[in-house]
Amino acid sequence: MPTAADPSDRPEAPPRSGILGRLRTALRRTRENLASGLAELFSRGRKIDAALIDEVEEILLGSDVGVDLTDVMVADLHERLKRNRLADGSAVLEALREHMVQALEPVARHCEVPPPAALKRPFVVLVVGVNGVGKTTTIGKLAHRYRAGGYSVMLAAGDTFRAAAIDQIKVWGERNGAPVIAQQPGADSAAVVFDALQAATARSTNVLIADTAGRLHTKTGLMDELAKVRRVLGRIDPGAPHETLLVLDATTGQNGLAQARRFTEAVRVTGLAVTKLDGTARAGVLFAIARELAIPIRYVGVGEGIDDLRDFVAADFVDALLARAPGE
Ligand SMILES: Nc1nc2c(ncn2[C@@H]2O[C@H](COP(=O)(O)OP(=O)(O)OP(=O)(O)O)[C@@H](O)[C@H]2O)c(=O)[nH]1
Ligand SMILES: [Mg+2]
Repeated sequence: MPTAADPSDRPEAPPRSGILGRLRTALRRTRENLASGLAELFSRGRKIDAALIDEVEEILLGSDVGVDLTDVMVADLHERLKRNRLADGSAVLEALREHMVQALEPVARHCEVPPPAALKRPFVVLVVGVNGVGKTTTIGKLAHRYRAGGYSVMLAAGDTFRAAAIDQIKVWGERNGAPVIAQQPGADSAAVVFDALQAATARSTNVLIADTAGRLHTKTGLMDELAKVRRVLGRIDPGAPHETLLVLDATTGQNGLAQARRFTEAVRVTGLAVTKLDGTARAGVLFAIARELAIPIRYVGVGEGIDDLRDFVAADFVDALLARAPGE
């Protein structure tokens, strides 16, 4: 168990080991279910036998890794046991790790953006998702990443529902030194995004990131509005949006998956950002997302700060999920 003396418990403390340390910290609650359960099992010096594999299965099922992947892993553990290839706990862990990485690898695809000098037109990222999942925050973090990578960035305040939403994205624009194209609350979202792409094109901006209002996937009118935003962008640049990023909140679990399916039916989602991994014990839902949606997971959100967006890397994620630090 973590103790108060653990430096990663203090939000102001620097990450224990850079980027991976932050991911590890974010996944602590999930790891407590999974890795700690497994470690406890092995620490009793138990013989690796069929009964122990049954217990491993229980732990896996309780961790949201999913029934299908659990079945595959458990069958493989039995197979390895038969062939005397499962000497100890660490051999079990290594087998699980291999399967988990393999399950995530197909969707761990980064968003390929040409380097700034090679961009002839703005690279347009349209950000969509249900209410409160972290769209605007993710845009702020994403702008920071692009700026750090040498890209000029513009933001479009396409969420025109509330004045507060426009203010929120303006704050992120200021933090990132990125201009924000906005209109009055209640304006047509498609018109704002259209204006923004015109402005970005005129100013030779490298990346335009457009916010949209949170919407329930069940509201057909609102989903049509997203299709309209896409259409008007296409009038300026037939290739735009180059990325339609669906933001999913990891804390919503299976419900988030249902939402995602509806979004992918309404707009052509090309990438996912899964937020709030730090706020859940169920980060295992990523395995279900990977399997059921088969859409590239571009990023994971590991906190509310400007730096708290990570590229999704399968091996890093699995390591952060399985590996325990001394004293944990
Ligand atoms: N812990 C944590 N909080 C996050 C993360 N991403 C976003 N949040 C928080 O989630 C809340 C909602 O974030 P927003 O970015 O406003 O969400 P949104 O999807 O734009 O919301 P609407 O525009 O109202 O639909 C805020 O309090 C964010 O700070 C994350 O990765 N981790
Ligand atoms: Mg928002």
